[in-house]
Amino acid sequence: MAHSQQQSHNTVATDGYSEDGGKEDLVILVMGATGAGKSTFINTVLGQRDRMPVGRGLTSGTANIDYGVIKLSGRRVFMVDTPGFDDTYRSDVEILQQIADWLAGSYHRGLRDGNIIYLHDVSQDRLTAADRKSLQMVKHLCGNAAWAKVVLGTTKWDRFASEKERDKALKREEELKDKEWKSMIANGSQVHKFEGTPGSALRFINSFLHRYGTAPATILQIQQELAIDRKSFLKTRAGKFAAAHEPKPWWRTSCTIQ
Ligand SMILES: Nc1nc2c(ncn2[C@@H]2O[C@H](COP(=O)(O)OP(=O)(O)O)[C@@H](O)[C@H]2O)c(=O)[nH]1
Ligand SMILES: [Mg+2]
Repeated sequence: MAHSQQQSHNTVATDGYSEDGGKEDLVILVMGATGAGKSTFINTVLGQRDRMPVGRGLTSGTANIDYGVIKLSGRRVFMVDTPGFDDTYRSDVEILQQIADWLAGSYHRGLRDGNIIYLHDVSQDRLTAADRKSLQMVKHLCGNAAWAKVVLGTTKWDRFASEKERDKALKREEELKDKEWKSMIANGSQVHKFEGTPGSALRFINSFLHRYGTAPATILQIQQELAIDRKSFLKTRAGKFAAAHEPKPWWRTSCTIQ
């Protein structure tokens, strides 16, 4: 952690955070499975089509953490693109550690108001095990007190050519709200649809901007643990969860031949 914080002081690497933040600045981590549309969402907010690399097929276009800044209602909003947890080459622990390092580094440089947008591709038929796990991860990053700092979003609504298809997707969204997202919504998370338009993307951001004024009432659990309690990443709730759910590498799983 110390390593990447230091690095962020001197470089403008995409992995590090290198600008000084102020009380009025907002950080929004955009999270969700690979292919959910995180990079596309950020590009739409920034109004720059190719700012973040967009993935093709099942491969992720986002390997490292990168961010773009937009000014809204007089406040700087740092849109942070994150790799999906279900990466082929890196473990969830590695990815989460990268996100945690970035958040701790930016916190120490004055960017305190951390928020999360969690995106889900509504054209996908059902939730995968990886979806459920990454949602748990978000819950552990956020903690119990900061639910209003998470906006849950569904993407790819523009994919539905017919009313019938859209109705099916609406039903899936209702199911999500009724089951997997229920406790988060009950505790203050809002839900929005990303329809591929700048207006629909800005609705997400506005729900943060209008929530607290300029003083965040709470910080994310992971910010508290890393930056204030000075815990090492693996001692945080999210770090412990990710490490406990890490699948064993194949060479460590014992195999019995019958
Ligand atoms: N139709 C449609 N396609 C989208 C949308 N968002 C993302 N995509 C496509 O989904 C794929 C993955 O998008 P990307 O932004 O890289 O997802 P990420 O892995 O979550 O960053 C790309 O082919 C995008 O063009 C959307 O809202 N509508
Ligand atoms: Mg991406």
